[in-house]
Amino acid sequence: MISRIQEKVTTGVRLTPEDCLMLFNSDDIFTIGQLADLKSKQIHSDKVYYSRNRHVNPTNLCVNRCKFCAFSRSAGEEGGFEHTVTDIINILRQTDEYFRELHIVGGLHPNWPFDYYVSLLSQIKQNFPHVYIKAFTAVEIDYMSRLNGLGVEQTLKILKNAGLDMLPGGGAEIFSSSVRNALCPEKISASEWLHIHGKAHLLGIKSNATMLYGHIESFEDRVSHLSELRDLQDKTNGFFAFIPLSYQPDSRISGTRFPSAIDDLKTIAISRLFLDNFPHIKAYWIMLGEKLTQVALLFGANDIDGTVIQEKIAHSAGAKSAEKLTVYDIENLIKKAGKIPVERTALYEEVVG
Ligand code: V47
Ligand code: SF4
Repeated sequence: MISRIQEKVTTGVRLTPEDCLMLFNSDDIFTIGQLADLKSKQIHSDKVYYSRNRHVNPTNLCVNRCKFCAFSRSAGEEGGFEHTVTDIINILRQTDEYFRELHIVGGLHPNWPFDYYVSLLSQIKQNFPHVYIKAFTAVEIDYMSRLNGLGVEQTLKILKNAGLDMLPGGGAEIFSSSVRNALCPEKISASEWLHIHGKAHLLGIKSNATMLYGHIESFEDRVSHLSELRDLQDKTNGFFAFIPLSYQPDSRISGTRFPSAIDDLKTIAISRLFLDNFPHIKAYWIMLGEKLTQVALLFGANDIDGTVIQEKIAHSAGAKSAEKLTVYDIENLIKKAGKIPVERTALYEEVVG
């Protein structure tokens, strides 16, 4: 059976959802990895991208409280935090490491006005003009558009004018409505998530896409998720990277555990093979750990995110990785996998010099 996939990959024929499901059900991890590495080489030769980036979370207060999310708190609950725009500028000023990309996501704050987000972007751009801002999941964009009553398109236009450079891929979770209803019933639906990314792409705002896997979803759910992303990308070509998010189990879903290393590697590899129209597949070292991330570079991943500096979402849920990596560590990790490290901006421009 796998020889059929082998033939398709070597001759450049698109895999069907049935092929994709067959790969998830296969135990032939070496062949799947080898094919994904071949596919990655066809696109990027041996380059692996990373960025000097920094994460910042304005607040963890969230009106949604998804079951898998150990980061969020309700208003008044212990451990909640809210940063003013000035706090955030100060946090960024106090960062010792140089960064070119800022990743901003947070909870859906119960009563901040839309102006908070606009002023956050514009003040960051004023203070750090060289930094690209990748901010706000589709879930946050939807929330803001309901706060201001202006609709998604107008909201995105205002944010873009204030300094938004691209959208991160969070909030996609698993598109299956039954799993979504079980895990995050308050969250926007799959079609709303896809609609917001499609609108962003039409406005010239690029984005990433994610899939949270390894909890209660089935392989069929993963295949449908990947198919919906591939279909949208066929229409808009606005996605840069796909990032499979390995579930971190310290959450409110009882009886769950970390996905196995084999599941992590297979999911990365199958994503590379199936999402033939996505330029980049990211192995997010924060959730995979540094060592498995290195192996993932031989299983189809060609991006490892970046230095990160202070990650809160995965670490609240039990991630065992470090909270930041140095450029030296990242380059070393990539080189020792036999690949070529290439520093990039958030918009995948290669940094020279
Ligand atoms: O939206 C929450 C997920 C996402 C857990 O676009 C969890 O470049 C695993 O989207 N286990 C935020 N995942 C992270 C994210 C991301 C990360 C790195 C790069 C980019 C990018 C995007 O984390 C949330 C949610 O889907 N999440 N809880 C958990 N327990
Ligand atoms: Fe809120 Fe996002 Fe956490 Fe869900 S995943 S509870 S929307 S911060």
